[in-house]
Amino acid sequence: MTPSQTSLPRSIAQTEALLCLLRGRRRLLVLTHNNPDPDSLGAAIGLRHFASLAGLVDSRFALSGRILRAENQEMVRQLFIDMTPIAEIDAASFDCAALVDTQPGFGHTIVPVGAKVDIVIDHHVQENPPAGINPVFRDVRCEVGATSSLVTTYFREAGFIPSCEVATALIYGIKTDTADLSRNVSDLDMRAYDFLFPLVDREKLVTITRPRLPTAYFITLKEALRKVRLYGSVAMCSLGVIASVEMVAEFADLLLRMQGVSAVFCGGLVDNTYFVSVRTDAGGDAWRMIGAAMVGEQGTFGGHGTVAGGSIQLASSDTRGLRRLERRLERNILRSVGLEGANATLLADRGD
Ligand SMILES: [Mn+2]
Repeated sequence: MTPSQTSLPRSIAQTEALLCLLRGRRRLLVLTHNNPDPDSLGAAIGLRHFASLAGLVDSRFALSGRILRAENQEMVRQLFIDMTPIAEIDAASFDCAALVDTQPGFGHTIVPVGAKVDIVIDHHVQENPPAGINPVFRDVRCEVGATSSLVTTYFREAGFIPSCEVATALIYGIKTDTADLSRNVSDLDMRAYDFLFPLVDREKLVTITRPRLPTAYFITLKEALRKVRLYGSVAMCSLGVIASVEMVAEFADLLLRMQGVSAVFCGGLVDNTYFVSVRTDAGGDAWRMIGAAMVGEQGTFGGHGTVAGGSIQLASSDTRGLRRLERRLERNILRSVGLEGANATLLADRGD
């Protein structure tokens, strides 16, 4: 290393290293976790755009799972986000693959056979990194609120100006992962937000934030409200069998807004998989809470700060197995917050 390289701040050196790597490749495959959220969508199309500004014209963004929330579907529509279903991807035809907003070995992430993962950009904690995977470029900063902020920083440091659509996607990614810069937020997130703000399409941003919702959403919501159990400041809700997985996280977000609630544990069964979302007030540790809940279960989980999510595989989706799982999770959660044996109040029974 030359003296000038060693004196570069870490962040600028990272951006230089990414530019250098991309300029040495011909085709980039961008991957993220299943059912991508706004932060991963923003980071993915941001990285594609960054690569094209760096001179690498050919790239694809592979979609695994589905685009779930109405907001995310609106984001894809408004910002013309171009995705190829992962099953149609021939990974061997790319000489470079990038994982954004996730890492190799994470349970909710599919890396196609033959993909050469050279780039990993993320802000999640990795407990047990898989052996034998050493990406050329690895930028994982757990103190940062959004992967979209990291990608924005590359633009800023390289002197690139993102397009209006990409800037809007990146800022929406930052807004959702940091709850409008209110949680899990770092200086880097705020600098990224300030950099993007003059470039975004604010009308589109509002359309994405407040999309029309299907009638089925309100029917599920009505059922969900009947199932809320309150243990002091902890709200729990198992939605039972649900049609779409996004309701678990959406309902967890909604419950955290209830007066007096400081932590939420919400779950729901789709096919044979039980999905879990945990939310806490500022200063809470959602990741520790979900970890405590899932002790002894066959599943995976992840998260940071006040937000965590996970899934548990069940042998079947019969009601008795589901009820037993719900009881185990509830017991574990209550034990972890020192409320073992406490009685629940049903929200549906409260008259105040
Ligand atoms: Mn993220």
